[in-house]
Amino acid sequence: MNYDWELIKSTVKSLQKEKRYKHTIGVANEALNLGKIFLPKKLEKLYLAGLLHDITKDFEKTEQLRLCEKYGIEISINIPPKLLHAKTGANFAKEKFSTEYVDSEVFDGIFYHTTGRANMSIFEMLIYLADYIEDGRTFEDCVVLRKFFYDKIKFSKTMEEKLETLRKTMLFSFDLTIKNLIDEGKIIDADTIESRNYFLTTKLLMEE
Ligand code: DGI
Ligand code: FE
Ligand code: FE
Repeated sequence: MNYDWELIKSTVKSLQKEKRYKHTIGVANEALNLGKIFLPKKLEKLYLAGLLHDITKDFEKTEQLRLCEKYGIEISINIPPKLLHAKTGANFAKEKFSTEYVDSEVFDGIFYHTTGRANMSIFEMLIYLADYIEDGRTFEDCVVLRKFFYDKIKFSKTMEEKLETLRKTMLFSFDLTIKNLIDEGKIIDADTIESRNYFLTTKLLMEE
């Protein structure tokens, strides 16, 4: 695919605050780093999903709700508002750039980047993880998780070992997130719980 990177970047930049745009570039770059390890044939698509993952993150809550209505995104009474941007973002990006750019893989990468889901694809995992460990993140859990992953991946020789490192890192990330949500008294989305259980119980295999 011949992506117009300048158009994509300037569009996202115009919709985000400066700090958020920096994070966006960080995620796109980290998605590339992870892609080189796990999905070397999908580097451009990973970079694209990284650029688009938080495209609606800085929109006001009323705008998020308007977009949910517009795209037919179901809002259960329990859904934490923070989770809306992933779902509105996937739909908004698809509308803005067409399905040639935002195909179902990119769409789902954006859609599930905050909660994950049971049986998520490797592509979805890499966007989720890139978001968590990109260089600009200084929150302690992010620093710990980044080190956890890169310390282990160094010694992972075969793809089977690399996927086991990915599984352990994903499990650890959900454990950290869920612990924080409990400490803060927040609602935990079913997808977040199911993701944690999935990585606890399932050995990852390379798709194809
Ligand atoms: O958009 P970002 O800040 O870059 O990152 P993100 O989309 O992964 O959002 C991270 C936030 O989402 C973090 O504060 C934890 C929160 N989160 C993740 N899963 C859940 C959740 N919040 C609630 N209330 N419930 C969840 O299940
Ligand atoms: Fe996000
Ligand atoms: Fe993000």
